Amino acid sequence: MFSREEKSLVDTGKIYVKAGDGGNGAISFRREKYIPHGGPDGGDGGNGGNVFLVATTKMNTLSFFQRKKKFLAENGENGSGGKSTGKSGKDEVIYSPVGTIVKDFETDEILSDLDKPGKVICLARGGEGGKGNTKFKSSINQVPRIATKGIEGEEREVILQLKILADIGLIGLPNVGKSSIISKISNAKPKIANYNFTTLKPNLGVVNMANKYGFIVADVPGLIEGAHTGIGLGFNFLKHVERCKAFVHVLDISHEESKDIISNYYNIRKEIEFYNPELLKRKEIIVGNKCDLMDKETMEKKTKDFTEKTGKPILPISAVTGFNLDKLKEKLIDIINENKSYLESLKTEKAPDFPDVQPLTTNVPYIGDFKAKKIDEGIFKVFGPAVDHYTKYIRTNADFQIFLINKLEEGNLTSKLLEQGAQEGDTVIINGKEFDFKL
Ligand SMILES: Nc1nc2c(ncn2[C@@H]2O[C@H](COP(=O)(O)OP(=O)(O)OP(=O)(O)O)[C@@H](O)[C@H]2O)c(=O)[nH]1
Ligand SMILES: [Mg+2]
Repeated sequence: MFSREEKSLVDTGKIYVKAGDGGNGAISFRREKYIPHGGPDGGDGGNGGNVFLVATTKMNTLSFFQRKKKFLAENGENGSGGKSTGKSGKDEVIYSPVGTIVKDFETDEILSDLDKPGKVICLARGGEGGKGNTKFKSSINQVPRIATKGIEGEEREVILQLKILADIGLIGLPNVGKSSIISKISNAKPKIANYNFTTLKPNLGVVNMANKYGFIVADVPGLIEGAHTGIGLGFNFLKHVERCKAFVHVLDISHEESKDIISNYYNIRKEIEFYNPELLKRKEIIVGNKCDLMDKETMEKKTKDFTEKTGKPILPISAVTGFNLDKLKEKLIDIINENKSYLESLKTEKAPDFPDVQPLTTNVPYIGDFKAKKIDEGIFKVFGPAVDHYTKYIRTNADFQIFLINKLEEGNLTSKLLEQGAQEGDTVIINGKEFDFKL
């Protein structure tokens, strides 16, 4: 399970899927000139379609599943005369972004991790088509007036989860204006206040761009010196920016002297190094925030001092007035585009590798798998899996009860009733209908 603070970083969807039912087997007899009683020629029903889920690189989020939540595969067609088999139902193919975790809603079991493009999982198997009466012809029954019904397709509710990975992470000391910046450049609406640790869990925001790709920025709780020893909040949240393409390191240059701004910068870098030294190699954009609180000269002096001492550029901005935020956005877009072309080159959409799925069948119970029981004076009930099975799956255009009794007789119906003390003339209830017991 995901902990509370991680929940907001996971895109989820819940869908209902139902595979197609098998078509029914047909009851039909050949009709030809001069042949009065042609043999049985009822064909089998077609199999129901399956529901597949395929990993694609063409989707980035699960927002599609906000709009469409129900996916049904086609039912198989019924069989017909002339031994003609019904057409199988068409499969339903659903696409989901690479990286989607698929879980069964009821059991919470992970069904699949769609970690590669083209990976396919069958979410629901179609039911097998019923058998036509042709299949029931035997030496003792030349005119079978029975067929079987198709099996129902599987259905289930499925949870889809996609971990959202931020492209850009905003880091820095508490109260420097990280949340203010994300609220200006993205659609995020975080809490902003003038005290440390206003942000208690990471915020994600989408930066919309003129072209079709947006990108995601994350604002993590402020880091402080000694964060790696457990002081403050931000350290554990660094895992959310571990996969970022770049960091925006936010410094408050209004309240501090140049030397303190520089030491603040290195202190945060040190904490990041403690977390994972690899992260120091990531691209970074350093911004000096709250420039509206100083005159131009002070701003220029502080940024110049910073660059002279560190050898790194710093972009003066103001989250409040919006000064240079467009420039910041442009720099971020450049980073995203550099990465995009690289990522695009990796994105070779693979043709889905559909598995060969056998249709769902039902186990035919042993014909003796039923019981007779005295339920009152002179009244007996016959019940069990064999009774249920034949009641559910046999179709006939003759008398079904007669078929059922004859069938159960193969499983010793009469002797089971006699064992329970049934006598001629007693009432026997099978499948909700009453009969007189005759010997
Ligand atoms: N004058 C001025 N104030 C700013 C600017 N940016 C942020 N602030 C103020 O600074 C305070 C802190 O801003 P936040 O955006 O909450 O800072 P934060 O870095 O997210 O803080 P934490 O979540 O505690 O780490 C708020 O009172 C903001 O209004 C700015 O450019 N100019
Ligand atoms: Mg904040």
